[in-house]
Amino acid sequence: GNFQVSKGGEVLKLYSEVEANCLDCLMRDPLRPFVPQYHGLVTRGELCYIRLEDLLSGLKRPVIMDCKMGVRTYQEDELVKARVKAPLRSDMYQKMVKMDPSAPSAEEHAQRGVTKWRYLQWRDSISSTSTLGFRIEGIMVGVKAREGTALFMFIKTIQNVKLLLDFLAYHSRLLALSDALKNSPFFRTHEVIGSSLLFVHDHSKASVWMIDFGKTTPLPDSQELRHNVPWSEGSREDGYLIVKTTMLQRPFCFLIR
Ligand code: 4IP
Ligand code: MN
Repeated sequence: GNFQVSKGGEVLKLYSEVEANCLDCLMRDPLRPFVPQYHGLVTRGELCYIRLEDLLSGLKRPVIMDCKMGVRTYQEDELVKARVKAPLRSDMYQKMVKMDPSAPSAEEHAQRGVTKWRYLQWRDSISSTSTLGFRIEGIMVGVKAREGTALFMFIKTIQNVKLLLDFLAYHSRLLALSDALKNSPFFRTHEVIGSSLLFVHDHSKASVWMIDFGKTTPLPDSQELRHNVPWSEGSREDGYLIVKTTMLQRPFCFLIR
């Protein structure tokens, strides 16, 4: 959809002005080591693309987890629009009905449509987003050897050792990220919506990356966000760091929900 594979360890992502501005800024920020390197723009045919480092380049059988961060995935604009002149989305209504036929109100059923805000807000409320400040959007695991074989048992043992090492690698990377976020002018001055942490590991390494800045926007004037307080309309708080607070107070609560 939005991506094109390019050669030389790069991917091309469909141009978005909002995202390009963020990447420009991030290349001069303490967060630079935690985002895919940005190599500017390129045109292919009619379309303009953002040139990004391919985070999976050179990985044989990567295991990938995409965690969408924050307590909401819609911008405040979307809520304002939904109140005034709300364009109805029938595709979003369909997705909603498919997951839970009782989710739309009688009015929404009659219109066979919902506003984008309504859909995104509903997705946030039925997932861990609103309560825990993140949700797992997707997990991709490479195929393994056949179960029961000696090779399989051997691989299992190695995998458990590897699992521990990956965990430690992720852990230290997250500590470093947490530090960088504290010192980042970008993070202080941006509302980060719909952005993910991408966890990637294969046999050689485990790492975490910040990706997707299509709905990450600068705050007006010298306004700054705390990122670790609940959102109320107008505050623009995104709850990006809420997960950290939650985990410290109620470790592993995400396993229950
Ligand atoms: C998608 O819903 C995701 O929320 C997208 O967010 C969002 O794109 C889509 O809105 C929406 O349809 P599902 O994942 O439940 O299918 P993301 O791109 O972060 O995955 P944006 O970025 O626009 O909010 P539309 O308007 O692009 O369809
Ligand atoms: Mn998007």
